Amino acid sequence: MTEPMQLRTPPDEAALARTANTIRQDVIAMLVEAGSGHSAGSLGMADVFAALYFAVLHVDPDDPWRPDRDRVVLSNGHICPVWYATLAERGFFDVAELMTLRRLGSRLQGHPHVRSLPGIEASSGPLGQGLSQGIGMALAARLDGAAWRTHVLLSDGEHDEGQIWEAVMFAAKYRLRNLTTWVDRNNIQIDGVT
Ligand SMILES: Cc1ncc(C[n+]2csc(CCOP(=O)(O)OP(=O)(O)O)c2C)c(N)n1
Ligand SMILES: [Mg+2]
Repeated sequence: MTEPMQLRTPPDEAALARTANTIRQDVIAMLVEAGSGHSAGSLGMADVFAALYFAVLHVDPDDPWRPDRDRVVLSNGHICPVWYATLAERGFFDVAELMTLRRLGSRLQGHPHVRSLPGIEASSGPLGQGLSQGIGMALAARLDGAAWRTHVLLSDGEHDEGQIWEAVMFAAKYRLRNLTTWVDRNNIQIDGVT
C-alpha cells in the first residue's frame, strides 16, 4: 500500500505567488526560444496552475502514474507551455527540457500529447473535447469506487463548441461530484472578444 499523497498545507499564498512568477518566466523563455506559441492564456493561468500543482492536486512527481493520482485534462491545449512549466517546476521532469518546446522530436510539442510527459493524461488541441474526456475519467473513478478527482481546464472561447454544453449537461445529469472544471475567463479568443 503506497503512502497517501501529501498536500503542501496550509497553502502559503506568498510562496504560491512566487512560484507563479517563476512559471511565467519559464513560459516567456520557452516561447522566445521556440519562436512561437500561445502567450496570453499561458501567462494568465500561471496562478491557477501554481495553486493546483502546489496546493490542491494529489499528485506525486516521483510516481506520476500512481493509480490514486488526481487527473488533469487541459482542454485548451494551446496553453500547454504553462502546464509544461508547472510540471517541471513541481519536479515531474527537468526544467532544462522546457527549452525544447516545439522542437522536432521533443516531448514538449505545441499541443499536449497523451503520456508524452509524466502528468499528461490526455491529448488536446482541438477545442471542445476536454470536458468529455474528463467526464470519462470521472465516471471511471466512480465505477471503481476510487477517491481521486478529475480536474478539467477550459478556455472561454472554447465554450462556443456545442460539445462543451452537451458535456456540461451530461455531468449534471450524472451528478459527477468528483469532477472540477476551471474556466479561463479572459474574455478573448483568436479574432477578438468572446
Ligand atoms: C476546434 C478548434 N477550432 C479552432 C482552433 C484554433 N484555436 C486555437 S486557440 C483559439 C482561441 C480560442 O479562444 P479561447 O478558447 O478563449 O482561448 P484563449 O485564446 O483565450 O486562450 C482557437 C480558435 C482549435 N484549436 N480548435
Ligand atoms: Mg479566451
